Amino acid sequence: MIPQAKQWLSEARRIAVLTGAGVSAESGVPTFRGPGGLWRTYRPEELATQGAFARDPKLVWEWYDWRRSLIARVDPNPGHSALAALEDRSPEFTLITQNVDGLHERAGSRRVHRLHGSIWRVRCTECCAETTDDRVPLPEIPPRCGCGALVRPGVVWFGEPLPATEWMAAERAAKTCDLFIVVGTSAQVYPAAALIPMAAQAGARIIEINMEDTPLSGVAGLSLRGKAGEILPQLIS
Ligand code: BJW
Ligand code: ZN
Repeated sequence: MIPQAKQWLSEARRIAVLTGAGVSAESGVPTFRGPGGLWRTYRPEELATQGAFARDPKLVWEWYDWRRSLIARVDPNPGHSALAALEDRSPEFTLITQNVDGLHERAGSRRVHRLHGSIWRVRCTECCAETTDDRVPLPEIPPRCGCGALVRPGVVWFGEPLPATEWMAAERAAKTCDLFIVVGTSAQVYPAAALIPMAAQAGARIIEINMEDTPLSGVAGLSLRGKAGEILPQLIS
């Protein structure tokens, strides 16, 4: 199936890629729903919400501080690098990620549409001041703004809208690409997962790269089963 995927790549004029936590797994960043995806006894759905933050900001920040410390220690893997190289050699290329870790940027991807924000950004819950804060570990948990109010992670939680400009760029890419590559996402979280059938309905070829089947595998014309860090470098070689 790799030769077929390479053929599709060579025939594509407009390429869009959607990535999820699986692309960072080989760097050592735990996925959300796989083995090791749990933190203490909590599921992401119990921590990544405004309700959880309102109830227990310290607990939610401990989770983010743990993840930030972990991400700060790891490096991009060959999967991230292959996508950066693909951007360099493709006339029209859009990288859309659900990841908040910043590893695509560190691998050299120049333009990344981050649908779920960044774990390195923080925002005040009162005055809405937003800044980059990459200190690990954070000196104070939960952190506070200069105005005295609580600061929250600059990510998109369940029930919150995605950043409008990033979402519009992602939708445009899905609807106008001729090849849509989906890498390392369980395709369970919407509206990001909706980009996959959207691209298919608009006529794009779909390649899925994942260790396992997902609810949207049926939409993919080609399903490559295995590790993103092994398959992506083969595709672009
Ligand atoms: C490998 C690998 C290797 C492993 N190589 N592969 C329609 C239907 C149903 C529900 C909804 C719907 N529309 C909206 C909803 C509600 C909700 C939702 O989707 N719920 C479902 C879970 C049921 N969505 C939302 O609430 C979204 N907002 C919204 O819709 O707003 C509407 C609105 C409009 C106007 C006003 C107000 C509201 C927001 C969703 C935000 C998601 N946030 C999180 C946390 C981000 C911050 C953080 O990181 O802490 O985003 S949740 C978490 O899931 C994170 C991820 O980006 C996201 C997706 O996870 P991902 O990347 O797919 O990871 P995993 O772990 O699930 O999968 C990993 C995969 O990799 C697996 O398949 C492995 O096999 C594979 N893998 N190793 C290749 N080496
Ligand atoms: Zn403030």
